[in-house]
Amino acid sequence: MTILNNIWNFFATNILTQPAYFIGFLVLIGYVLLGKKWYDTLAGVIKAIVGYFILSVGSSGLVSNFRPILVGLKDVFNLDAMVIDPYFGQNAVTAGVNKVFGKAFSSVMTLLLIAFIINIILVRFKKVTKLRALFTTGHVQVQQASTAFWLIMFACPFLTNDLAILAVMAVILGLYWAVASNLTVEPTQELTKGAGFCIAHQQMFGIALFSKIAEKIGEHDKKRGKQTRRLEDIELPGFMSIFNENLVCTSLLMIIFFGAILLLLGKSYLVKAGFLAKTDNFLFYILTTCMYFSVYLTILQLGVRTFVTELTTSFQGISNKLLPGAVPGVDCAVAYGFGSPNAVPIGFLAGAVGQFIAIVTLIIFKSPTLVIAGFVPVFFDNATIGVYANNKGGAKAAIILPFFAGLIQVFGSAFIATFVGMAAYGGYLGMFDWATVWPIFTIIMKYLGVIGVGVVILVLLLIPQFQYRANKDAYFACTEDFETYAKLKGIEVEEDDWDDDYDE
Ligand code: ASC
Repeated sequence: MTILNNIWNFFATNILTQPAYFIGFLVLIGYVLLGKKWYDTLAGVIKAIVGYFILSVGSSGLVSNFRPILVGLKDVFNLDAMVIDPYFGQNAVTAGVNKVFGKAFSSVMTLLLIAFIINIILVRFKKVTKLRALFTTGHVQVQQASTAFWLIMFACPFLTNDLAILAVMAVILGLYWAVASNLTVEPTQELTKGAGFCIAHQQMFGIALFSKIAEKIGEHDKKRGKQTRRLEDIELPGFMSIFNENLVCTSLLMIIFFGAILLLLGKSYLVKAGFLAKTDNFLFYILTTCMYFSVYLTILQLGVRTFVTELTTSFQGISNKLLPGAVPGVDCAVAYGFGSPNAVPIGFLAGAVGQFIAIVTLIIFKSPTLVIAGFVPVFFDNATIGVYANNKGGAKAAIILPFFAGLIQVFGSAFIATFVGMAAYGGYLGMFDWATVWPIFTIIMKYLGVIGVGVVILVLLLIPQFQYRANKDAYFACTEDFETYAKLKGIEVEEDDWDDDYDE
């Protein structure tokens, strides 16, 4: 037993919760099942792991690059507030859970394994469950398991037995992973023209919701005889044409918006806070900081290109032999390699404006909990929503919808973190689903008790059934035969649409 336990712990710590190695592991299994030669398999595994590392360099670079701005705004406005960010949220759980519930949360890994197995079983029985997606982003699963632990403990004080808590959490989390990532299948397949993956992150309900709203915006345009203009369709005239190019667009937008904030913070503050040396030139510091956004975004996209082809090709082994018709759910940043690259900075900026307005509103109305924007929600949620909104509803949707998402992230997080007492520990996860769907689950369970737990589970089980019924002919074709799906839906797919770009 101890040996098994050690093996399991080793696997959970080093592979299951480390997306790069987990994706490498899936590629290995997939290629072995496809009967690929050992050296092709080895090459694929290496490309998947290195590609994921490249993506991580890009995303953590973005996070650290933005630090001076967020820390500066907090210091200058002298805010003592809760940070909405997955990492701060996880720290808050660690710091507070024992004090609040008299229970340490030591079984994250066990929970992860059980919830993941539930995800696999749900997909294995897809004929009945209608679920098609497997969650593969372990770092996000760890953060979600911690937050879910707090929310469920708060909502269900009647769960006193450790086994009962574990069982309820594993079922709800496993279902959430399977159901929510399944909701992103159609929008993602349509965005990538059938690349064969979906999103497994923290704004999956958000992607589904905003894609639907964006579609309505597009249809509304059509009715009025206007064509939906996506960001990539807009050819800006004159000097504005330089914005058509992603590197230039991102750099200029960052210089205009965040350059202004850095300028307001002032050199002396930034020197005092240790972000630049006294001898450094302030203007060039601002330029470098802002243009590094483009650098990290470019790195991120390179990472995506390096591993996505390997993952989706090898996953055919898994979906042929083990999980028929399944697709892997991956990090939201993978979507930035598709659609219009300019939707990324635009979604980010619109979301940031929404978040800042929401924060000022909380200050004005003397909310008991004030919120500080964390980079991960403000960037990764809103850039993602921007990409999907643009694809369905054009430029207008790419600006308006992330703006509303920004408002919701702040208000929803301030509410739930105050309600459950996490705000006192300095952080909350803060991503879209955790500011909307999870607070609703928490309220249902808090006020309906055991019945509430049943209601949440039932609602989650019913969502894919409704999706299927609304779309019977095309539902499974979406993952199994995208060409047919595209024909049924009238989606234009140019021959080898994404192979051209993504096969070297
Ligand atoms: C998260 C989280 C991150 C980022 C990353 C985006 O939710 O914890 O580190 O988003 O996954 O690529």
